[in-house]
Amino acid sequence: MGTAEGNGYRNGGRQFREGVVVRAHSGHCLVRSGSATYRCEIRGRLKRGQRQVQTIAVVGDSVRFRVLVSTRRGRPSGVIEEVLPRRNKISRRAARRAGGRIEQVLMANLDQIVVVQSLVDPSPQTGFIDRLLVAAEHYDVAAALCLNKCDLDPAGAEAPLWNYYQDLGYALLKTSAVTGTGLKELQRQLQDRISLLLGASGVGKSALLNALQPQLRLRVSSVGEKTGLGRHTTSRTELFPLDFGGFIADSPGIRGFDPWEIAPAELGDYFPDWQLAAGKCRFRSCLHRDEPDCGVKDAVAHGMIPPVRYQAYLAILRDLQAWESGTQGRPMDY
Ligand SMILES: Nc1nc2c(ncn2[C@@H]2O[C@H](COP(=O)(O)OP(=O)(O)OP(=O)(O)O)[C@@H](O)[C@H]2O)c(=O)[nH]1
Ligand SMILES: [Mg+2]
Ligand SMILES: [Zn+2]
Repeated sequence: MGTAEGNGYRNGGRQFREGVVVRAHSGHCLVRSGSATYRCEIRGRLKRGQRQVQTIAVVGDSVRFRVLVSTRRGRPSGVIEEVLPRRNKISRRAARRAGGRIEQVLMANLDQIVVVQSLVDPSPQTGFIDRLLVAAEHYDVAAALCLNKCDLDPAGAEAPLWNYYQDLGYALLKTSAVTGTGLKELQRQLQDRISLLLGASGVGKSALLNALQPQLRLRVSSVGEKTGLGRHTTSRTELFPLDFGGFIADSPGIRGFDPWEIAPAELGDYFPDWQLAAGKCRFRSCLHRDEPDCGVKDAVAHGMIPPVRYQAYLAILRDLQAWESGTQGRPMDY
């Protein structure tokens, strides 16, 4: 993160700095520059035409801001004048209650997402893993898969499906925040990278970060205490520096993930496992669903592609088509 150090400079008598957004609220952001964290408003003209501040500056964004002369003690403050061009991002379709037809950028300028699943409580949701991996492929961001709570189900951690993901090129980590299993490997995966942890509420994202770096003291609570919809222990994505090098964003649990900016016809491109098989489809525009002589369906029938992975593809395809035709698919409850 080149600008994370912050370089102060003067312009027309005002002091400008560069920094990185470490937390975004609906009306303001926290921006880290050098060793200080500034509470920054967003300049009015940047907001024009935007519904929410969160879509203008998101965690990971590099911004240029004007330092305000503070009149009282407390956090220094500033005004964001410019969001610098993003190297990349991870987005999803915003929940329907937020309009459904708008983009939600989860983070900008990242090296990898780490999809966190727990083996029990809550149990793994492979369709959800596939949705996140599709987004990672689409945005060309690396992805790792972390299976947490291995202490509770050591046998579940050995299911062949996990090796399948690893063979596709996604790093596979088997961890326990309680016993410390796999934390060395997780640390190696995070070291010197900018990562975003994503997963359902209660899988142990914050507990893993606390286990790696106890002074973070992130709030953790048992799954039983999480009382239903919208109640998450972590309520906002926040970016932290790691002692061993790199930055990590802890995020609130997400229930669903609807891809954004992906056309139904290109969805298959984001499944690296069947590029070869798709070359054998009779039709070049094959959606691998209703068409005859489909190489992908053949590969599924012959056990080369796990049926759950193909089912996940069909479910995403159905949603994308529903959004495209305006029938909007299943209701989203996250
Ligand atoms: N047995 C066991 N429990 C774990 C492990 N990791 C986390 N937990 C427990 O799982 C519960 C949820 O952990 P959190 O870290 O709050 O989960 P989270 O993913 O951050 O949840 P949100 O912030 O709501 O998204 C807590 O009670 C943790 O103590 C683990 O490896 N093994
Ligand atoms: Mg958390
Ligand atoms: Zn096909």
